[in-house]
Amino acid sequence: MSRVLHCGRFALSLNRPLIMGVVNVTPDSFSDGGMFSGSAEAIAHGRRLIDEGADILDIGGESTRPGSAPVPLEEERRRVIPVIEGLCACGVPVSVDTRKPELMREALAAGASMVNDISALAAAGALEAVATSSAAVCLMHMRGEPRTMQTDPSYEDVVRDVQEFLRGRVEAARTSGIALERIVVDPGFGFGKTLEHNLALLRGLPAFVELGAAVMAGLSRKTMLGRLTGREVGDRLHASVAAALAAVGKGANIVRVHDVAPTRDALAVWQAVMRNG
Ligand code: HH2
Repeated sequence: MSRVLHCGRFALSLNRPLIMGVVNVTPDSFSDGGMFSGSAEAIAHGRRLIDEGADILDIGGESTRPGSAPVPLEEERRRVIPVIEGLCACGVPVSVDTRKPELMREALAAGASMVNDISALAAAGALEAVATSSAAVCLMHMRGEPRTMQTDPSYEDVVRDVQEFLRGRVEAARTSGIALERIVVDPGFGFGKTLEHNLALLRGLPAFVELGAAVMAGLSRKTMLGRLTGREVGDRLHASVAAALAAVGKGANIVRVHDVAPTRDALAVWQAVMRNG
């Protein structure tokens, strides 16, 4: 079966796993804060990630690491819009990582082809902002708010609870006019989850495939990998690549990563093996 993700003027084949490269235009992101916080550095970084094999770029102007504070619209706009304008003609879809409907609209007008929303289009006007465009959207699950989400998160059954939440958000998106071929779901690793929750979600990823939308996994450099390996955030490359492969093995269509080149190599080997399997 040939499946496609419609992303503005792009149609991305889901016959192989896709790589979303992260461009954080922030002073405080958990793994690369301050490294690309100027527009020129962020654009150069985005171009490098495309050269390394990124299929999509995700531009973010607000860190949502555990404990982080919200960023005002003005500041988020100042950070991301010039970078979207600088990258949108580079040949791959550009995604904007934001929770703010106004910024979604501005980013789409500036050339973005996808909205990545960690609050799954919960804000008033967010569904409409995407529905009135031809952009793709990533609906992610988060329990609570970044500032407090890691304070004793609990679920009855984490896979079922997150699946039901995402099922409801997919329905809401479809009802507002966003076709399933434009929708990506993401269980939101590390967003209001313990290590055990994250591992259960990774093992249970096929439950999200069942929803019929493309599935994204963002595990790159996250705390859960630090817990599993004892490594600090700057030393989690190998664990991140292993996690990306594990996610693809469980059905993820898109992996959101900071380290594109090593992920690309690992996926090339993976695909060669699976094609003949
Ligand atoms: N993780 C982060 C940010 N956005 N979006 C989706 N769909 N899935 C994720 O897992 C996800 C996300 C956190 O990573 P990062 O952007 O590197 O860090 P920060 O939030 O500190 O900028």
